Amino acid sequence: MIPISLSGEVADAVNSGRPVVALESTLLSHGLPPGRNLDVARRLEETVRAAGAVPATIAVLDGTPVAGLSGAQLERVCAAGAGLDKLSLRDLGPATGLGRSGATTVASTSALAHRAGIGVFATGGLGGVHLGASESWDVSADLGVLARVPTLVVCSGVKSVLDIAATLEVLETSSVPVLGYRTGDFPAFYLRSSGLAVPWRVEDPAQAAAVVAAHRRYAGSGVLLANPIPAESEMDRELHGRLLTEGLELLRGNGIRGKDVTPALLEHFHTASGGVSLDANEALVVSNAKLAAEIAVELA
Ligand code: PSU
Ligand code: MN
Repeated sequence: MIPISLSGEVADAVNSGRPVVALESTLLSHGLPPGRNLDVARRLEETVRAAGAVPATIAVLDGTPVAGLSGAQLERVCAAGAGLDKLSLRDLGPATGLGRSGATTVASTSALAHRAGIGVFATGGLGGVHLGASESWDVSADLGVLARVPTLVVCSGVKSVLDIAATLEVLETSSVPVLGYRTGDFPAFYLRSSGLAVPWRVEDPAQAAAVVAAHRRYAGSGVLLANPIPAESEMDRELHGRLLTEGLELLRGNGIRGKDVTPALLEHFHTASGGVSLDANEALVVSNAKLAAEIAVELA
């Protein structure tokens, strides 16, 4: 028995081989402010549906992982003061064993989606190697899970608050193919380019699907498809650089570590940019949901 409960709609789609796209909940509960997060959550699901696939937002509720949250469950995950934990893959055992609730990261969502028979997953940015990781050892579990789980993750690269070159090295070591969507540059979340090259590029959903299907014959690792933020929503580079410097300063000053680093940096961006980074965040994740759905349709 798979350790995850599927909504009726998601179960039907998986069992009949229709396209399904997994969506994560940490970007809602820990990456966006209450209110806005519910709007984005609904918009992501509508976008996936409009492209012909079934959305499966994933979270852990009262000790059970759920794929395909109902409207009420989505509201619960997005509520102010919901107090949900951020659950990476290592946290699923403790959270379910203890009957807790929490939001799932890229790592845990990819692993749960795979167990549920869902091969395509859309998110905003992948976790990666943090700046200063040679001292802090802070490397997101997202990378370790992608090395082992054959999920396609569609994202806008990794946040520029990370050490992007080191992250790409770890992905290479992990045998995870990195594809640029209509670009030869690895994107940096709020920015369209990190200045670092991607090894492969694909031009349309059919090519992406062909690569994913072929990769599964050779390796058990995932595939990363990097889709740059839409040009009209890209952040100004100077503003971005300033927010990043301030954000890193804030982390040092407040001794923020571990799983709180990413949410703290995102929150700083959102408040200090007066919402500019929120609009950017929404635009990129919606664009990734659409692309993921188009690829899921090709794969089905
Ligand atoms: N990207 C976003 N917002 C987020 C995250 C990524 O746009 O909130 C979350 C994802 O859930 C990702 C996690 O898996 O941050 C990575 O956290 P960490 O660096 O602690 O592994
Ligand atoms: Mn970390």
